[in-house]
Amino acid sequence: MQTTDEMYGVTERLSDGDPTDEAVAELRVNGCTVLPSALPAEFIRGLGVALDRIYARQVEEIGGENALHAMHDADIARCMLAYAPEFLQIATAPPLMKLAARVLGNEFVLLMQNGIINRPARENYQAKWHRDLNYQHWTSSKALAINALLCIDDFTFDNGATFVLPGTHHVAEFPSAAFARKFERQVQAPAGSFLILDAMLFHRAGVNRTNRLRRAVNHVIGRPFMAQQIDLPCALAGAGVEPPADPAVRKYLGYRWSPARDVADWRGRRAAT
Ligand SMILES: O=C(O)CCC(=O)C(=O)O
Repeated sequence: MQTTDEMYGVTERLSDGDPTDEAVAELRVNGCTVLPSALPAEFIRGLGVALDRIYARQVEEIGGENALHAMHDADIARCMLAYAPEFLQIATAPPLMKLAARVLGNEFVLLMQNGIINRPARENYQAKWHRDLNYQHWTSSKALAINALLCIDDFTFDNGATFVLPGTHHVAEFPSAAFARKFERQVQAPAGSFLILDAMLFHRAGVNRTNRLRRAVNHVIGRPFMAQQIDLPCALAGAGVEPPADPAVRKYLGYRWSPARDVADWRGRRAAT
């Protein structure tokens, strides 16, 4: 019997069968995929409480939420892993590390980690189309970076799950508004999964039409020639956190890639590797 899997004139193809390979293929072609994190549900619920607590602390640090609204940074908690160790655990979740290595190769760095809160009935700056590598209008033959949104709450059509424009990581410009309306796709994903995007894919938050929060933790992971939004080794030192013992995690957090202070520091680091 004929099946839709048959083909002709095809001598090269992406492999299938392995879930990581499937995710890599979806990312490459469409620019997005959903990946289970394998983190326990109880742990994920705890992240919601921790995110709310850290956001409240950051609001206090800056002297009130109006200051955040003024800089279009309301409902975003930044650099979570410097505030609570569980956020380092999610940034290093094994399925995410495996996928990052498959997409980016052995060398990649955590460029930023943000907690995002999509509240009902509140304007959300993230609901505007954007790339996570902001202001970049060019294409690259290899992925430069991915973003990985760990869903703390289920992402649903009603609560504002992320909209994506598949394939737009392959085109420099933003398409027309009509194109965006025609081809936008809202991606549902269960709590505990990562919504992974090519960081050059245009996307936006949806409108939350429920009466509950939709929360996630976004990670941008990229090739190490790009700069971190916040110097994570410095932020962790400021929070009294020792550098992690695992050299791969140290490298991922940027201990290896931060600019050297001077020539002696650069040569010292080279000698040590
Ligand atoms: O809220 C969302 O679903 C998208 C968040 C987003 O666009 C971002 O963090 O860059």
